[in-house]
Amino acid sequence: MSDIFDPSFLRKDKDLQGLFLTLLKGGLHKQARDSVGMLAAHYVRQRTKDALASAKEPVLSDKNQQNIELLRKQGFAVIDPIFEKQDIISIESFVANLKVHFGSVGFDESGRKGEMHVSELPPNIRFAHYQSTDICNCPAIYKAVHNEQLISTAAKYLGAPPTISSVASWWSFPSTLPVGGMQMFHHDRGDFRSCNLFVYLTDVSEVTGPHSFVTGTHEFDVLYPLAMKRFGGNSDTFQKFWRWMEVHRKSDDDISLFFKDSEIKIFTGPKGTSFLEDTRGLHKATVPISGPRLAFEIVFTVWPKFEFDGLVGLGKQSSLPREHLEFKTDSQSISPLVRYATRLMYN
Ligand SMILES: O=C(O)CCC(=O)C(=O)O
Ligand SMILES: [Fe+2]
Repeated sequence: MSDIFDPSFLRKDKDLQGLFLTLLKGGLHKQARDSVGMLAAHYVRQRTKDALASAKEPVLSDKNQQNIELLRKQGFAVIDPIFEKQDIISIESFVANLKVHFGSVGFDESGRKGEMHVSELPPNIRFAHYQSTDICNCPAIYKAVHNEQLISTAAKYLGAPPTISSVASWWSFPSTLPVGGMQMFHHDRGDFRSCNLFVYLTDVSEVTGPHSFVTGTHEFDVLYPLAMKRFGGNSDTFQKFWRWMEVHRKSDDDISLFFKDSEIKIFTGPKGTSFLEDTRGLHKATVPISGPRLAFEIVFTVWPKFEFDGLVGLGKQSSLPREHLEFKTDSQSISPLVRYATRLMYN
């Protein structure tokens, strides 16, 4: 038990992290959360300024500049495929030997939990994840995590050198279990400011579990004018809307009370389809009807992500030493920005 009479009480990491997480995961409303995000970006920019001073800023391609504009305006941008065809083939054969785990990361699979090869999964499982540590050993994934244009795009969008807080890959399967967790529209509260890369590793159609996003819901300054125009005439509805926005998970019916179908972006496309998204906006994993979907994701945050029970990154493990990887890396020539961004994953 902590000694509340000790001068160090509330001044140690655990309490400061606790306060941070309380503000992030429900203590503040959207406008305030977004403002803290801007302040956090400013703080990180200042804190990293000297160490990254020698870093030559890569020139962003015109396309990536446009992607940043789209992200700002709509909350997402479909980008050129991050992986070459050959990369995808190599990822497929890499993961073919790996185990997946299910029921352990916030998705209730009716109390079931386990780790096994994907072909051996019990019926009716909704999601199965590869271990981050496993997939970070895949050369094509290493390359994507170290993609300097991508990291710089995230940096420009977030307003700070980003931290890659998660590298993940998971299957979603057709299932008759009730819709739950990330299958419902929700907003992520992993950080006050963040941006995700999604890549499909299988062909994704309307019936194989496309990712969906409600345009313009990511940022208070974008959503406010829209809400004002739509509900501003009625202060009760306006208030109701903002209170509803704070609810973590929402049904499709609820979404259609406030948004038009045309505002819901459904991402379909062949394997390799890549998009950036600000998951502070409302999004969901549609339940697949006729076949599974394999997705890959990199999460860029301003603050390195942690949870109430500790640090996250490569699960509960520390980052992978680059020199112990089973393939040759460019570890000598990594730019300071890339080294900073990837530090939770590789050292
Ligand atoms: O699987 C999906 O499409 C949704 C994923 C999601 O909610 C997330 O990564 O934050
Ligand atoms: Fe999410």
